[in-house]
Amino acid sequence: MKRSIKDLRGFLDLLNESGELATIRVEVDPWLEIAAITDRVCKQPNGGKALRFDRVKGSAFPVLTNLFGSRQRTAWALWTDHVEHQADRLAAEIAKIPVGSAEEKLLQLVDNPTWLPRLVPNPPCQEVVEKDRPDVSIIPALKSWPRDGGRFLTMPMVFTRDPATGRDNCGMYRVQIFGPQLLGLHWGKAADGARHAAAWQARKKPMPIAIALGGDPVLTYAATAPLPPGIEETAFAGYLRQKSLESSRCLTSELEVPALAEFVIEGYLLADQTLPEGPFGNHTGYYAPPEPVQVMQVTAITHRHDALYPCTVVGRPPMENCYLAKATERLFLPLIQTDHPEIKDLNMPLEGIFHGCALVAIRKEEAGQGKRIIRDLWAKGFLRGSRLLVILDEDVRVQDFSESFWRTLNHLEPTRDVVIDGSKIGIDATRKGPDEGKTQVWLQQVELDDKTRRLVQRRWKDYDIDAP
Ligand SMILES: Cc1cc2nc3c(=O)[nH]c(=O)nc-3n(C[C@H](O)[C@H](O)[C@H](O)COP(=O)(O)O)c2cc1C
Ligand SMILES: [Mn+2]
Repeated sequence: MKRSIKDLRGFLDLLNESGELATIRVEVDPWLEIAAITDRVCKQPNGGKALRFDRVKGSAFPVLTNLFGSRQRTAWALWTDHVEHQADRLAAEIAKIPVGSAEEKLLQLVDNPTWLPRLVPNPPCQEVVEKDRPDVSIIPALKSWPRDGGRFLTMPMVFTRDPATGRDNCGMYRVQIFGPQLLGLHWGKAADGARHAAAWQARKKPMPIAIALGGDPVLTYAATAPLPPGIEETAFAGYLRQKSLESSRCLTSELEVPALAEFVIEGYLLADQTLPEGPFGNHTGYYAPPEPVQVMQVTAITHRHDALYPCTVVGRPPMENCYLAKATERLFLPLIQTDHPEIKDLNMPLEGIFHGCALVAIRKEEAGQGKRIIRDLWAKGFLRGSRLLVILDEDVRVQDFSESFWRTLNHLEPTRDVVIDGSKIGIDATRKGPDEGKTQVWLQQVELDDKTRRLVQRRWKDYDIDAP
């Protein structure tokens, strides 16, 4: 870790000093142009640089894209040089807890007052206050793709509070801008924000919402992480950085938001109202069709002096969000292993990441284990939504897609090895024993014997093949 990052500005300084930031000084348009530039950069090897657009048409505020768009930058955002180090630490601390499921152990580690945010007075995120006639269009939200239904906030941290427990949630759900004080919230049915909305509605009370942009990027990551509903993202972020975040009280509600955010949009949910949202060029690389979403009425916008607007462009992979997903793959592997010790490794190839496609290496010890793990992974945990699961033996290097594909095709006997459940498919591509039904008789891998290998190695120069 080069040095600690406490907010987006600190993170930008780190990127700049490390040669990971490009600053675009000519004027650019948030309507399609910024997304097109970002898309092109995301397609460069290793994800390209983070981008800072200093002069944005129609706005006083700079736009930042591709901040998390490489393994290195995402690691830095998570307060480490390698995400694996955070994963190893998590694994070690989980291992010290003697009993419980992965979820219970994670709760025990993270749900601790030490990691909860501390309220601070005079927060930077309230340096400028727009309360009389707040207008969201001061924020240079992008329209990314030609058929997008409008402008969207694509990296928002959406804060809501559970009315029963008083616990806060911070989830990343895209937000469409419908008007100066009207926003559409695209939370999925299972998202914690949607659950909170239903709970407030049942109590017939308007739900306060706060949308924060910027702040310590570790919380931006946590807002995307598949945490169980009982775990607060702010506490998880505090745990990852081993230091609690600073928060501030909203001006028009009781909600708390990161004190070091760049922008905060405050408001509440309009009861019984929906508006059509989308289309939206999505992370799959396909448009999400228009659908009704719940609507937020804005009551205040606060921001820092010289605020920066962070956002992401999603589309055909590889894109920035792939690196967030890869961080989750590494960080949540120890948790999956807690519940399923036979799992050795996991690879979610970028092309399929947002369909939950995963290659899973297991230590197979009994007949039927491959299919059983498929059903277990679909039952709970962060792979439950996987549309394609492939289970391989522990000697397969699942990080090597070519090797995994080759092994799968050789081991696969579709009538025996495929599990379909609803709209999901699982493939058990492990070696099958004689007790597992129809077996391929010739499942013997072609390999050299040691003696010949050594002979050729010894004589390699004599063959004179590599000579110029
Ligand atoms: C860039 C980006 C955009 C996302 N957009 C949405 C979205 O519009 N709706 C949604 O339900 N989840 C979306 N997600 C996934 C959620 O952030 C993720 O499921 C998170 O765990 C939700 O938090 P929650 O469990 O507290 O609800 C998005 C993730 C990323 C990285
Ligand atoms: Mn949550």
